[in-house]
Amino acid sequence: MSETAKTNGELAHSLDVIIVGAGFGGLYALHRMRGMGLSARVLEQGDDIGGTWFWNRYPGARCDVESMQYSYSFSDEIAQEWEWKELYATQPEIHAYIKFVADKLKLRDGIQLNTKVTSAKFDEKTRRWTVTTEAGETFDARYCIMATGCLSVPLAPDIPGLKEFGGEVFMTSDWPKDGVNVAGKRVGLIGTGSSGIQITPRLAEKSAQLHVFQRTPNYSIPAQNRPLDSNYIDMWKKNYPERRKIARAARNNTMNSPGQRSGTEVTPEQFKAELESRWASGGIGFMYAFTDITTNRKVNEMTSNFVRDKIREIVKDPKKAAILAPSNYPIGAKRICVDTDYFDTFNRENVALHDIKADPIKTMSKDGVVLESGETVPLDILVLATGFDAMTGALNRIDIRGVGGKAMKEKWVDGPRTYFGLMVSGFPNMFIVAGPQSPSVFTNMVTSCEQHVDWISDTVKTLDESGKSLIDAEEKAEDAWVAHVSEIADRSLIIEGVNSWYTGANIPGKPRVITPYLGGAVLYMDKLNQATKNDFEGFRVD
Ligand code: NA7
Repeated sequence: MSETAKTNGELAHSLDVIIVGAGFGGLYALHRMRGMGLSARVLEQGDDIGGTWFWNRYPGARCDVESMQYSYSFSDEIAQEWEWKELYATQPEIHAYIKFVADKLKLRDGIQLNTKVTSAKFDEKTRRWTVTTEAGETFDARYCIMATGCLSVPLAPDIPGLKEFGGEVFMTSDWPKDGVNVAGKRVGLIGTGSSGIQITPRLAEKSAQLHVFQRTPNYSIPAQNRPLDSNYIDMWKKNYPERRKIARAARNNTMNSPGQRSGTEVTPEQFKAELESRWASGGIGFMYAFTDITTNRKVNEMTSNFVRDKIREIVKDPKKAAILAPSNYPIGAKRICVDTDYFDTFNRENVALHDIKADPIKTMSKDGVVLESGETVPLDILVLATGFDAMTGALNRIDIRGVGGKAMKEKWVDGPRTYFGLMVSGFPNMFIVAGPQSPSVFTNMVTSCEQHVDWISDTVKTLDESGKSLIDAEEKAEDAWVAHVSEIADRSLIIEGVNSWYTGANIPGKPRVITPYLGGAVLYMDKLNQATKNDFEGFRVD
C-alpha cells in the first residue's frame, strides 16, 4: 500500500503510520516509512514544515551545533548538494534546508499542515490508533509516531497586568513572519536563556533603547561564528562518512574534540590554557574541555570562575558585570548558551539591564513594566523569551489513551515514564522520537532523531516480516530504565541549585525530575541495540 492510496479522490484516513510533527524527526520518519512501502501521513499544527526551525524565527536565532554537523546523515546526495554558509547556521538557513530536503524527497504530499492533533486512542481489539485533530478529522493507523519536539510548547509568563500594556507583545517562539520593526522604539526583553541571549544584540542594534529584564544570569560561550570557506566545506564533504562516524562515537553525537583528562589531572596553568583555547575556538565544545566539568565540583567551580572572569573582562560597567555573572549555580546546570556579542552588547549606551531577582516585576501597566521598587520602565514593545514546557509539554497536551483507556498524562503525573524514551508501557505501537529519558537535547538533535527513526522503522519492518502486529514496553523494563535515568542524573551536578527546563523546574507545579538521559548517546545506543538484539528484551512483541 502506498501513501498515495486515495479513497473517493481524498487522501486516505486509514493508514499504516500516522506521524505527528513535521520537524527533523517527523520528516525523516515519513521518508523511511514510505521507503518501506507503508502508507504514512504527517500531521503538523504549523502552517509550514520545520518544527522548531519554523516557529523560532526571531532575529539572531541560530543553531549552537555547527552547521556541517547539524544536518541529516542518511543521504550523501543531500549532504553533497546542500551548501551551508556559516559555521553556525541561522534559522532561515536551517528552515530553507529542511524545505530543500522535503522537496528533494518529495515529502510534501504526505504532510498535512494546519492540523493540530488533540487526541490519540489505542484500540486493543483492532490494534490500531485513532488520531483526532482539532478540526474533528480522524485518522487511524497501525502505528503512531510522536515527533512532537522537545521544546515546542512556548511558555507565556504569568505577569500581572500583561493585558493592560498599551504596546505590542511578541514571543521569540512565535515571531511574526514579516518581522518586527523596532527602529526608534523602546523595547523590553524578558528572558535571558538561549533565545534571549541570541536576540539581545539584534534588538540593541536596531531599537532606540533596550531594557533587558534578567531573573537568572546564564553562562554563555562565544560562538566565534564565521562564514564557511570552500576549503572547509570541501574537507567535510569529502570525509562525511568518516566524520559522522567520529561524531556518533561521542557522547553528544557531535564532533567537538572531547578532552580525555580530568580537570584535576592538570596544573592550574594547563587548565586555564585549555579553557582559553576552547573559548577562542568557541561553542559548546568548551564544556568538553575536560571529562568531568559537570561531575566534579572543583573542576566545575574552576570552569565557572573562568567564565565569570571573562564576563567581568568584557562588560565595562562592574555593576552590570556583577549582575550578568552567574554566581550561585554550577556551569552546565542550565543549558549552556552560545552567543555572538551578547555580553559586549551591555557596553552599548542604549542597553539597560534590570536585575529582576533584586527588584522583581510587579505588574505591567499601560506604559510598560512596573518594578516592585515603584520604578516604571516605559516601553513600546515587549519581547518574551520565556522558554518552553519542555520535553513532556507537547505530549501531555494531546489526550493519549492506551490500553484500558488509560491516559498517558495520568501515568506521567509524577514525571515521564518511558522505556528508552521511545515507548511507554501500556501504549503499544506508539513511538516517541527523541522523547523524555532519551539523550535528545544533550546531543546533536538531528542525529538523535535519525537514530530513533531508524530504530522505529527497523522495528516495524521486523514485526511486519514476522507476522507480528504489536509491540509494547514491559512495565518492569520501563521501571528499570526510569531508575537508571535518575541514577545517572544523581552523579551529575546538572540538576543542582537552579530552576531549569531540564527538570521541569521552570514551571511552577511541574514534577521536578530530570527529563533528558545524561548517560550520553553512545551508552544509550549500546543499551538500546543490545536490548533489540536480545530479542527485544524489555519489550512485549505479539
Ligand atoms: P529558557 O532557557 O527556558 O529561558 C527562559 C528565560 O526566561 C529564562 O531566563 C527565565 O528565567 C526567563 N523567564 C521565564 N519566565 C519568567 C518570568 N515569569 N519572569 C522573568 N523571567 C522569566 O528558554 P529559551 O527559549 O531561551 O531556550 C530554550 C532552549 O532552546 C535552549 O536551552 C536551547 O536548547 C534552545 P529563569 O532562568 O527561570 O530565572
